[in-house]
Parts: sequence; structure tokens; C-alpha cells
Amino acid sequence: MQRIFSGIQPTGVPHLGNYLGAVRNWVALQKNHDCLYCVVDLHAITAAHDHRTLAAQTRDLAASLIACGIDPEKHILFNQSAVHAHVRLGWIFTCVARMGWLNRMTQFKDKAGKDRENVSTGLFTYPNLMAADILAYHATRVPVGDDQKQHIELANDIRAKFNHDFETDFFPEIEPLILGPAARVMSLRDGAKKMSKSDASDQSRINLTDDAETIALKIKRAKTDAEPLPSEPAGLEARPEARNLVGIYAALQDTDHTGVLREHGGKGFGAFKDSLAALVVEKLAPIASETRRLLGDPGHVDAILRDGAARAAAIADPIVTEAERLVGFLRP
Ligand code: AQP
Repeated sequence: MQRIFSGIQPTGVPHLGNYLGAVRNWVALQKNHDCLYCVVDLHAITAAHDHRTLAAQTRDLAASLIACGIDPEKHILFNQSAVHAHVRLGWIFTCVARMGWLNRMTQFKDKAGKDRENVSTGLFTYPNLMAADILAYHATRVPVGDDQKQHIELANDIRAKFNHDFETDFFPEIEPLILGPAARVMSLRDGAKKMSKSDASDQSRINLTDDAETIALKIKRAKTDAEPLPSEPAGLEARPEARNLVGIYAALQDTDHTGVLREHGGKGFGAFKDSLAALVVEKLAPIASETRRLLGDPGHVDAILRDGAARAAAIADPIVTEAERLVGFLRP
């Protein structure tokens, strides 16, 4: 069975973009893969974070993932900082990756913006650690949203250079799995920006913990244009906000743009937004209530993460020790 690895940052409450672009696919992949899912807290400190809330956010996110359907018994759920193999391999990869490769990463450019001189060096080298997250388990398939495609390409460049430099075929090729009609969910306020936990406006995203009233209000206020919905997907070109809402609807109903437009083409946004809000509430309400139930016993969630970290370390430690040997470190 092929091994899957994927991660999510505890930088805030997970949103519909994380769910449709990543987590929902993680759940489905559990059927026929060996899966490791990780709350990547080491990545979360590459940007300013609140040390008083990081631990709670990590636990909350783990609870959300379990509520979405991640099975921590059959598969492995853990937080990244608890398994030291990530940092050990991350350092090696930082010495393998080239500055020019990292300079091309568009997510760094987006996140650093005009403040390049003041962001952490961790934000710049983050893709090296991401490569280590995956390869420490010899994982070959990585389900991610479309925004992470470039980082997976970089991880493959790193593994190819490692194999070449150290005369080995130790690290396998990684295949990104970018699945479904909502691989990139956009902000509800701006169809050109992706939905993001760290967007200053809470109105830009639907959080997995939002109640029905909040969801309906956010969708009602979502930016759209004045035209009715087209009856064919071609009519969504150059209409990013309309395309985004149709994509969300399609993903939640397990159909595609054509299927949604067959049903809703020609309608104005008022009516379509009502149907969309009802669908989002129907799908997210059980996740929010299960998350609340799980967080009623925080010790239980912590025990799940502790057990996951021990099982993850048992896989990663020998792989990373072998990588260290290949690099040439003395292991007396
Ligand atoms: N808008 C999105 N649409 C589809 N997929 C998305 N993902 C994130 N945003 C969208 C996917 O969710 C997984 C976990 O992402 P992450 O939390 O590790 O980091 P991110 O991609 O940087 O997500 P955010 O919400 O924008 O976080 P912040 O604001 O902290 O940077 C990934 O597979 C990602 O592709």
C-alpha cells in the first residue's frame, strides 16, 4: 500500500478551503492507503504566533480533523514538533536545497510581501522542512490544495539532488494529489485571493466552527457580480467570484461545475446563495458539533496525539538515521 503524508498548520481555525482542498480528500484516501496526518506546529512558528495559544490551537485542530473523519486508530495523527526526525532531516535538506530554488517559491513572495527583510528565515526555508515531513516516512503521495503544488515540485528536486549527491536511490519520488473541483477555494471577499486562516477579515472565510447563522450571513455578503449564473462552465471565465461559489457547491455535492450549472444556471445570486448556504450548513454542522464534543475531553485528544507521535517516530527514526549515514555522519 502506498504511504500518504499531509499536514495542516495550527495557525487558526480550519476553513472551508482547508476542508475541500485537503482534509476531505485525506478522509477518502484512508480507504486504500496507509496515512499519516500531521498538525504542523513547526511550520506555524515561521510567522508571528502567540505562544500562549499555540498548544490549544494544535489540540483544537486535531479535534477538528478527527471530527472531519480522520481515523487516528487505523491511521496516524500527530503534531510535528513531537517527532524530532522532521527537524533532523529538515536540516539536511536545508543544506541540499539551493537558494535559487527557494527564491522562486511564490508562496514565500505572497507571504513576505514588501516586508522581505523582516520575515523569519524559517518562512524562507519552510519548503525544505515540508520535503522532510514527507520523505521522513518515505511517503509517495501527498494530497494538497493547488497552492502547495510548487512546494511538492521543490521536494522532488531536493530528493533528486540528495540521491545524486550521495549516490543512492534512497528517497522515492513524490506525487502531489490535487483533487476535486475546489482544489483552490478563494476568499469570499476577493476572488483573486485564496481563502486563508490568516486573512485579517473573518468575512473572507467560512470556518469549520461557524454556526448556521454566521455561515448564511457570510455567504449572503460574499462578493459576486450583477449577472445571473451562466448555464455552461465557459460562462464562468473572468468571473472569479461566481466560479468560486459554484466550485464550492460542486465539491460539497460531489458533482462538477457542469452539474451545478445544469441545476442553477440562469438563477440570480440571491437564490443560489440561499441554496449554497443550506448545503454548507448541512455539511459543516455535524463537524462543528463533533469537534465541540471531542474538546470536552482535551486529555483524550492529547493522548491520541501522543500515541500518534510514538507510532510516527517508529517509522521515521530509522529512515532519517539511514539518511544521516548516507550524508556521512559518524554514528558510533
Ligand atoms: N483556499 C484553499 N483552497 C484549497 N485548499 C487550501 N489549503 C489551504 N488553503 C486552501 C490546503 O489546506 C492544506 C493545509 O494548509 P495549511 O494550513 O498548512 O497552510 P496554507 O496552505 O498556508 O493555508 P492557510 O489557510 O492559508 O493558512 P495560513 O493562513 O496560516 O497560511 C494544504 O494542503 C493547503 O493546500
